[in-house]
Amino acid sequence: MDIARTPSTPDGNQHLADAAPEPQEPAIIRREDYTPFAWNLPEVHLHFELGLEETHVTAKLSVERNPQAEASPTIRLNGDELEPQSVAVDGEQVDSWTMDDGDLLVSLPGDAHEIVIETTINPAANTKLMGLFASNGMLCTQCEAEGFRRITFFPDRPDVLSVYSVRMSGTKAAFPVLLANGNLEESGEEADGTHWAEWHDPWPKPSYLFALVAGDLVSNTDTFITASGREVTCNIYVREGDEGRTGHAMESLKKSMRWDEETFGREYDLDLYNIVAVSDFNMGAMENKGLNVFNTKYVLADEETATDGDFDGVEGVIAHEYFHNWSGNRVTCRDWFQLSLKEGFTVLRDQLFSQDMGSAPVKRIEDVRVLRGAQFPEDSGPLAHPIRPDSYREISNFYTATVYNKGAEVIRMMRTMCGPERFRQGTGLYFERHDGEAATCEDFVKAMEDGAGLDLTQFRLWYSQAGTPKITARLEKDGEDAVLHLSQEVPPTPGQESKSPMPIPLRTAIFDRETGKHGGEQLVTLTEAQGSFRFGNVGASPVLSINRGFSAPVTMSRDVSDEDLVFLAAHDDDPFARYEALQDLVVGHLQHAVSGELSDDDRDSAREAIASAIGSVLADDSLDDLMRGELLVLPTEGYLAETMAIADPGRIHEERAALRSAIGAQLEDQFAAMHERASAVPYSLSAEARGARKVKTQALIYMAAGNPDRGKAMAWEQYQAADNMTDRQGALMVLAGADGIKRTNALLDFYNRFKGNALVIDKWFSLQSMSTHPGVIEHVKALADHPEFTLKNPNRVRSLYMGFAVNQNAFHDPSGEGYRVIADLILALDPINPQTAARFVTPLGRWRRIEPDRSALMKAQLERIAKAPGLSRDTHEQVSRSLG
Ligand code: 0A1
Ligand code: ZN
Repeated sequence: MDIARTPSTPDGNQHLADAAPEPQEPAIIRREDYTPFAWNLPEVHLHFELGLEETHVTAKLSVERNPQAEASPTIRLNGDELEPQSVAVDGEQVDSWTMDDGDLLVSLPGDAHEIVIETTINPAANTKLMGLFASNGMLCTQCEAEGFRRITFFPDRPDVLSVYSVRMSGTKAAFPVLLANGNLEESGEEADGTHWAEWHDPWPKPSYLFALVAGDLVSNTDTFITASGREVTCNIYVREGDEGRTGHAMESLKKSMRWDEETFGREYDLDLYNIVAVSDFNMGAMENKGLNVFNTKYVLADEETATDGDFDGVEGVIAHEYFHNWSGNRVTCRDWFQLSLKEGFTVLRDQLFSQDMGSAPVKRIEDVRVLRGAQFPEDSGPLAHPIRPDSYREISNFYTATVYNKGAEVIRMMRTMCGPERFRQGTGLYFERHDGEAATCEDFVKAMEDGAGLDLTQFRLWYSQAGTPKITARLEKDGEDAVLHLSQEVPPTPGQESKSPMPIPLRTAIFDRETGKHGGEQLVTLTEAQGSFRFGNVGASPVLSINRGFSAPVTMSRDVSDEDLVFLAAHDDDPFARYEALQDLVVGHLQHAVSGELSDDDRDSAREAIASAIGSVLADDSLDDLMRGELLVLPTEGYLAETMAIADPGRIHEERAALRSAIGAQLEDQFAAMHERASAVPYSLSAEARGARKVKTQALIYMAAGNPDRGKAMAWEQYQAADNMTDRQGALMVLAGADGIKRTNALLDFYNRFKGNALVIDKWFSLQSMSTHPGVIEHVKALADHPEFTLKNPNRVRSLYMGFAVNQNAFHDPSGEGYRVIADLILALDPINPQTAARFVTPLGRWRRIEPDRSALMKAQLERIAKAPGLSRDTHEQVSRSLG
């Protein structure tokens, strides 16, 4: 059978056949077109004969007609870069099959059959890291969303659930450890040096949760006793030498298991929980049933090589993948449009977990910062989509901050509206109702209505409408009362020109400036375009505190004076609102300053006012250092640009840098004193010690801006005295932004000290690409030629180039060279790893929101990419949406 069809023209015209083939627009997949699959596959048996360059796969599929679906005489088995070596139906080799766009179509005459298909794949050549791939001599899979079809022909869709049995065999010397989902049933050795293992996963699952790992690994093993008294063996597999850095991951896993029992009533359901760390991985980690595969970045941590932020990342991602066992695996998604069903919910679950494990207010501020930094720009740009998208060309492009983080905010709003107890009842009903099913977002919403007693009729708009609602708020005094006037506007987004008002739940309090108190927080829900809400007995000078805890993912423009913001920054009893007041003060000032509206005098006095508010933060004994550190972080240039209709990145950079210098100069001695106090706190993972490290680096940042020589000297000292990565990285970040011998020496020392540790060398790359140093573009170009740089490792690519793309001052260099660097990267990376390449389109996609000169240069780079022949579906989709 001719599987590699040669393209020919219908009339066989030679001259036409010689012409370059028209690039085909990849098909649009639409949510409304969903139909159930015609066949059920109750059982799948896979046999892998493993080799780095050649792995032979035999798949035995039991198939039965799905009575719920329209009958079909054929079965479509998806394939991607696969060739069938043999196809048998009910024990007989058949040739009643055809290929269609990579898929295998097999005709099936009856109601139930057994299909056996053989394929051979080359994991070492798989640079996309989807399907079965090789990483440092080990074999490993990644199947979500559509990677399983790169291993064998299969209905690779999340609503086909099967029980999997896996037999794997390979050379014992190369692959001493053989792992797959579920439980190890049997293993053995042959005389020729091969060995084998048989795994069985009793829980029906979709193909995207399949996993296999074979390699030379060592494990950190521990046990967990579940609430009902079952013993679970937990293994974290890493390369030899890394096992000493798995303790934090193991602790995080056990805490997650306990927390999910206590908070959501969810218990683990196998006797084994395996985690494997791999250094070549497109994402953070993957929740494969009983066999999570992790990017090493989210497993390995010790004080010498990982920052406090890295420790938090490990804890959060370990929790996230573990929580997927229920929100994702036991209840999975019907189709990929429902992705937020598992991702939004699981992100919320991991956020709540981390809030409980550490400082809840600080975690909330960090989560909002991520939302504003990554999701708000998405929602206001060409790639905007609802948390439940309506169409896509390449599903990998929809693993977005919108689906994940806004998805979490949407479910968090439900929790805010009903309170934690009713929320638990709602989620309990959801798990009970849909256990073992492939569900939809609508199923979740319905369960919340029925279980938590919410009416979510209008709330469903949060699933279908894209765009961040803009709220305006004004408080009007009316006798003894005050009236809160609210209005909302949901901006148009691609494909959604006009929007309906959404329910916006706003936690609100009215302070009395005289007493510094408020009369109790209320949840105000704006459901119309406009609404007014009366508050009684508010005192003589009421001050509005609104969207406390960031109860709704909206932008807020509130009619409050700077004095009121200073008051709230100092007195609000909601820590988030306190943070927000200070941020608003800074954002408001920078917006004015950038627009050129301010006289020199006004600018100076605004800077002074901000510096004195920050001075109060430094002096406030009621704050812990973790929170203090949070309050000291200035809004990023990217976020500031997002708050402006059209941004001038150069002006934003100048004004923000000048404000930081002014604060640093005005509070130099206070920062120095805080640095000294915090430096006396010895290393530990306690909140106090972590807080001390956080404020230390903040102090360096301000000092280096206010008094560069003194700041640099202190940073150098901190670098040399550092007994942990948080202090070392913080100091090096400051040094990397300045010229001079200290910069050179510190970077060299860091490199030599950590040579051989890939995760730390990643930091070395990103510290330089994210630096405030004026020569960043040249540095990045030189680093791309560094022997340690490779396009084949996504962590390394991200460390150099994502660092650069978020470095607003460098990326937006007026020459346009920053845009060219990113476009060159996309073009070079696309043939190797399209999924990762496509992620770099986003920064260029902001062109419509940037001042005209830069905007034209950005657009020109997008057009250049669009013209490149043979672009992947991933990059093609992102570029055409960005230009469209
Ligand atoms: N479900 C994973 C994310 C993930 C998605 C796709 C991947 O393919 C490269 C890998 C991981 C999660 O949410 O953790
Ligand atoms: Zn997830």
